[in-house]
Amino acid sequence: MMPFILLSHLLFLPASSIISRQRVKRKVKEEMEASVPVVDFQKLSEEEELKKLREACEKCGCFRIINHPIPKTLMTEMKSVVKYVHDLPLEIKMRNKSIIPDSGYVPPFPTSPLYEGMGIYDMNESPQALEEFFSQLDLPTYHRQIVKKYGQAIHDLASTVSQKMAKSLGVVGVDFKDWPFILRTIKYSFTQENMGEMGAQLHSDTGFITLLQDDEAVSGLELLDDSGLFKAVPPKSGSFLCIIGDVGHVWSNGKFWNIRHRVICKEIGTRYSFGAFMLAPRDGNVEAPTKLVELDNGRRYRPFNYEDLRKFRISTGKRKGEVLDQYRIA
Ligand SMILES: O=C(O)CCC(=O)C(=O)O
Repeated sequence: MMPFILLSHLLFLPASSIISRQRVKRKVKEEMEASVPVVDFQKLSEEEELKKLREACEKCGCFRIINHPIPKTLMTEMKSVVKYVHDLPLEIKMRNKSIIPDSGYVPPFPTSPLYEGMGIYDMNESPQALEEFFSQLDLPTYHRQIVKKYGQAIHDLASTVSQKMAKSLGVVGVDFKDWPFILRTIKYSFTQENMGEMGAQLHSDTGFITLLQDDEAVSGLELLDDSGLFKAVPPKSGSFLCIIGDVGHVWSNGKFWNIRHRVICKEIGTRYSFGAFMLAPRDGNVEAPTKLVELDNGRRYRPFNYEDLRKFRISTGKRKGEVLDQYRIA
């Protein structure tokens, strides 16, 4: 009876009222979505775009990169490989060992049953790490070629984006290409029973940046904004999402924002996200460059070792950037 009453009620509403209701509905949807700044990679040599990049890093802690050099075909091929490796039997996936904590296979745990991750640590510097990954998973030749090509391409893109971010603060000459990164793939299995459950708990990323090829079809990623509200990240086909991490925050002397984010099950399906997790300088020493410290008239964080940051998070379970409190200079 109820639906009939509502429908008949609607039928007698004046057209203007129906239109305004639709507008309100659209508005609510807009308000729930994060407005993620878009940065055009091709324009990053221009002052204007560099300014936009800096603003995005400082105000939002994330941005989308468009017009980048990674071909759409390679992005699609890599997604197929990611699906393939995650569909392998558990005992094979378990062979993907961690080189640093959590860099290899992370199975679904009772505390995070929807999440599963795999990764290759420092493939750029260590061709052996890549070969081990291939042979551990017994990957077919074609898949190996894709992973190699994609890994190199995303590492190049992540280092160039990092250089541009540094340049936007007036810092040049940092060799981000030398910084270790994890090529990481994540699978979330979302079913009807999981609606509203966490795929990944609220956290900040540990490294300088994460350059993510997030799922175009299955939603779930949310950012925590200044006012304490969670906003959904709308997908953008062919782009990469850049998320600034704890190292990015400290390295920029507190300027770049290490945005907190989470993944939540909102629809049925399998969500895949993967990309480059650019970590910290190779010697592990995390500190703001002298030039920035001089410009800011002071250092905001004591230098520390990246490994200590990772250990703290694993031993305490605190993953929202709390680790940085102990290094903050009052
Ligand atoms: O799956 C996603 O889209 C986000 C992944 C994520 O939050 C992370 O790996 O830090």
